[in-house]
Amino acid sequence: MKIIKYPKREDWPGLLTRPVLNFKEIEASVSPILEEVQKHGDEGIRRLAERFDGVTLGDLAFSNKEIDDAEGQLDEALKEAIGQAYRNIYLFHQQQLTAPEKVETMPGVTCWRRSVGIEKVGIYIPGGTAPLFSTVLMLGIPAQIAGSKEIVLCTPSAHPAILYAAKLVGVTRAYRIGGAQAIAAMAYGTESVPQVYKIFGPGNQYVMAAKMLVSKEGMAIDMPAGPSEVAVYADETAVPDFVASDLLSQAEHGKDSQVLLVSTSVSFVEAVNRCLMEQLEALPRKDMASISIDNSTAVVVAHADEAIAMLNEYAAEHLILCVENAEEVSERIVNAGSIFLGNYTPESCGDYASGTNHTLPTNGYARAYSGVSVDSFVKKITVQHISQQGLLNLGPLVEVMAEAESLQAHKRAVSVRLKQMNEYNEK
Ligand code: HSO
Ligand code: ZN
Repeated sequence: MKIIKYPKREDWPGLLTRPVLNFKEIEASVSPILEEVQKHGDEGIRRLAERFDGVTLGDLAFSNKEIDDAEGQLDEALKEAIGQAYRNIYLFHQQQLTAPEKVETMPGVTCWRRSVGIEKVGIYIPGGTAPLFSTVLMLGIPAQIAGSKEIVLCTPSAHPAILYAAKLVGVTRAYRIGGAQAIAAMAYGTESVPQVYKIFGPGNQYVMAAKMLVSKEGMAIDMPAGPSEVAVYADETAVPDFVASDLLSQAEHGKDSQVLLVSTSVSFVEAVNRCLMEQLEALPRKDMASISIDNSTAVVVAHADEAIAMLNEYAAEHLILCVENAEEVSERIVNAGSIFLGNYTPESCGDYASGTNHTLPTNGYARAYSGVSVDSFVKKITVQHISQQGLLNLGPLVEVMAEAESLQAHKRAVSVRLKQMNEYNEK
């Protein structure tokens, strides 16, 4: 990776920019796919699968038997690992459910907020070069905890671990549909795929463009997403070999993945670079990883304060802090999707099994977005109750405000009640 030493502040934006995708062009090729599915439903999906993937789809849905049989195709160690990951992720996410708390804002005026699971949600799991069954857990578990009634899953992969994880998280229906067609199917509904209210999950640029397009039409989506990324901030207390392994674990996701190393030590950065080259040689996904490493940067800064300012400006999806007092440093981070502290907390653990969610804001969106959590699967409905005494307390000031906004009907809705109570009291 390129090493940049002591860049000037005005050069930071250039150093920290992500590769830009030409979404307009991709959208132009995705729009007709959405239209085809909207107009022709299941038949449209079949035609598109023939045209783009050369596959003839029979039944679009995976049968119960296929899903039940998946378990038998997994070895015990993997099943146990998935089971433990499931429990850890469940435990961490369960804490996110909050019980409604009634607040009496004025005597007799009570307000509260209920969390209600989004009834129908859709999860997309890409096929591609890696069968991301861990993403089934990361999206399915919070949906399950939120109480979503229908969890629809679309994936072009029939990998048994995907189907096994789907069963664990309580997916109600799973379909062998991939690409932009899958997003269209869940957004519009077809003869066999139910329409959902919110769509989650990663995918290639066509899938992303499809999500952006349906979201413009009013469909809720998890978040805008770009290629996965990690930033590592390391000092002399870090281990170059470990840091190199973290950078590569993210780089192997795809050739457009991004990694950033920030340090105050030139010799440390050079040591990481040497380890990186050595480790890269042994990786099966070396071709992909080496392209993203070539596009990535290591930056040497003069002072810890500068490093922290740079990390906040970058707003990484994943941020690994391998520095002395990592937890203290983390308190000063205001922009990041998920933070990993110390030499023994590799990002891989968060990707699979420690408990946190791995669906996180990329591309600088961490400045304003959070990662997926139970919150992503619930809506919050506010409820209020006002007693007669409450209305006597609150009503007059609402009358004044409505009058000032020139909304007489609003005022009247209070006045008629106050009048009725007064008449009743006079009798
Ligand atoms: N690092 C990816 C998630 C993942 N890694 C899935 C392995 N499998 C985005 O956070
Ligand atoms: Zn990963």
